[in-house]
Amino acid sequence: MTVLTPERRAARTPGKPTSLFIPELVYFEPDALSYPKGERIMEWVQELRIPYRMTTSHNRITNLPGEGELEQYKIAKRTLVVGVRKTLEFDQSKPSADYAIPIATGCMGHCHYCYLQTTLGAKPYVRVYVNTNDIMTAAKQYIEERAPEITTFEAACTSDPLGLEHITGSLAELIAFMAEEPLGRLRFVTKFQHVEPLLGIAHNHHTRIRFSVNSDYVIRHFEPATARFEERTRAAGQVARAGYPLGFIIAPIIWHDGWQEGYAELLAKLAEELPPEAGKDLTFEMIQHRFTKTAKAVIEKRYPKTKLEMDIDKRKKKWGRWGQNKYVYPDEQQNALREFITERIFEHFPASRIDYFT
Ligand code: 0TT
Ligand code: SF4
Repeated sequence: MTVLTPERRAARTPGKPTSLFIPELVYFEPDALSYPKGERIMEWVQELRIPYRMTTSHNRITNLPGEGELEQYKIAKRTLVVGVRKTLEFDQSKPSADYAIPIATGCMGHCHYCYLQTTLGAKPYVRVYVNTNDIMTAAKQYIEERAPEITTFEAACTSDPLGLEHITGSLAELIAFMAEEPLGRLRFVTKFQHVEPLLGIAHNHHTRIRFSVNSDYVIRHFEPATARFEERTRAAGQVARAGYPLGFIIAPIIWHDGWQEGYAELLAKLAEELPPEAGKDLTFEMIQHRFTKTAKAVIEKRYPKTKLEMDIDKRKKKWGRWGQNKYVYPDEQQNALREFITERIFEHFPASRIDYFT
């Protein structure tokens, strides 16, 4: 019998729909159970007979199953921690929004290049917060402070919240809340496809749903345990038909053999697969691949066979906001990528807007 590792089990099987994330182990912080969302998640966990434990704080989780750092990392990615968000001070989220709105941290995806690998440290559990009302009250204060300017909130800075929506329902709450805020806007990005619960919400066009897309080469080599391209575009069509503003993030843009064909094909396929409604209010964001020295070391340990190129000699050093230098492509390559993809975007979607290239 073949024993599947959690990573393999979560990986895409050609033709088979990407399934909803079911954690293998759940930790509850005791306070979480005094919130309705915490109670609901407990009922769900018991109904599905998922093993669970109580923990006084996520920092105290020391006895995760699995031997060695690598195995523990994989198990942590299938472990859910249900807790209360204590810090209600929001981080900035340039260039995508004014603030990051914290509803979850961590992700069950296994993208080799993901920055959460370094930002979340050694044990990147999937954490969800049950005190959504506190989070929305804080958001309201940020909106009021900036009035009459519009304030935008990014819900996908530290997680892929759509991949957790069947457990939390938090995006639905934020979408409904933001619909009633004349000066508030929500946005999030995802590599998953389960958008059904969001389709019927009165969103008032105040939430932009974006899908992360890439060339076939990048998706195939670097994005295990996420939805397939066709699943993402089908979901994009559904949200466009539900009247949501739609967007695509092309990230990370990677210079690989045949990148021109790869990115040309990406835009052509998007144009082919999307319904006409999708073109009405459509944005693109472009993020070139970057890494820090710390990230390179971590990625090489966790995905030792990765084909991800991280050769510092081929890169340009860029001063990072958190004091760590990051490595991006030299100007000539950046310009070639930006110009080529921009042309393809406007060739297929002349009425769309490009928010930024970074
Ligand atoms: O390596 C990923 C890069 O992508 C980061 O520099 C952030 C950036 N990014 C991610 C982006 O430009 N647009 C996005 O929509 C993001 C998905 C969300 C985002 C995250 C953002 O726009 N701005 C941010 O500052 N972040 C934060 O960056 C989250 C996390 O704390 C940090 C990681 O560098
Ligand atoms: Fe990271 Fe997004 Fe991939 Fe999840 S889906 S591992 S958050 S890049």
